[in-house]
Amino acid sequence: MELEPGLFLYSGYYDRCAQADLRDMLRTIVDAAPLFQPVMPKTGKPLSVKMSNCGPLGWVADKAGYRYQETHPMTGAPWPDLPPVLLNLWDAVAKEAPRPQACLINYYQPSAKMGLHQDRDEAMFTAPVVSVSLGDDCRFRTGTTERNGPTKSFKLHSGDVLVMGGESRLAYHGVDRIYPGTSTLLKAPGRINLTLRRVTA
Ligand code: MD3
Ligand code: FE
Repeated sequence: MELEPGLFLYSGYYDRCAQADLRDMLRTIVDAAPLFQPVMPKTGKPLSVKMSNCGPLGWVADKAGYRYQETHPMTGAPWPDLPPVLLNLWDAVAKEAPRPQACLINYYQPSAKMGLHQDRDEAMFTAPVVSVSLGDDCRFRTGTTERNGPTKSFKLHSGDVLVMGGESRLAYHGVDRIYPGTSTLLKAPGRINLTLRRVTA
């Protein structure tokens, strides 16, 4: 269903079995590309979310700024390949757009959140951002393309897919809170979010 113009929620896109397969696949990916702690540019203040990536490009945040790069910031190794299951997802929900180059993996412990922000480090805004939620539920907030515009919040569940295209692509959005203990998918309470992005034109 369309939550806002251009913002589509595919509630329960992945069943429990598919979610478990994604979880197991992510374990292999983070074994090769360990979660790292991103920090705010200039201040060096850590974000509460831990991150990794797969695909030819990965999003990183350090004292120097926000950017996409080809290698893991700690190991220096190229990011693991984008798994076919995620390319298939893109082909199903973002058919018109060129294939994604980055899959950002966000890991939220129960107290983690993500402040309102825009995703604008990509050179192409005509392609949507496609997101997959795994593990505990969260409250997701989305607004307009202006920082102080009105916002609405929605709950996201494990297995949900969100597609942010059209006029929602540059909307402010964030994660207010995690609801620990609402899913048994992960060993520990917490949430994983995957966001697939086309970075270059
Ligand atoms: C709406 N992640 O990684 S995903 C991010 O749940 C990010 O971890 C959140 O925001 C998370 O940048 C939200 C859903 C999402 C992603 C991008 C959007 C919603 C969006 C871009 C525009 C509007
Ligand atoms: Fe975002």
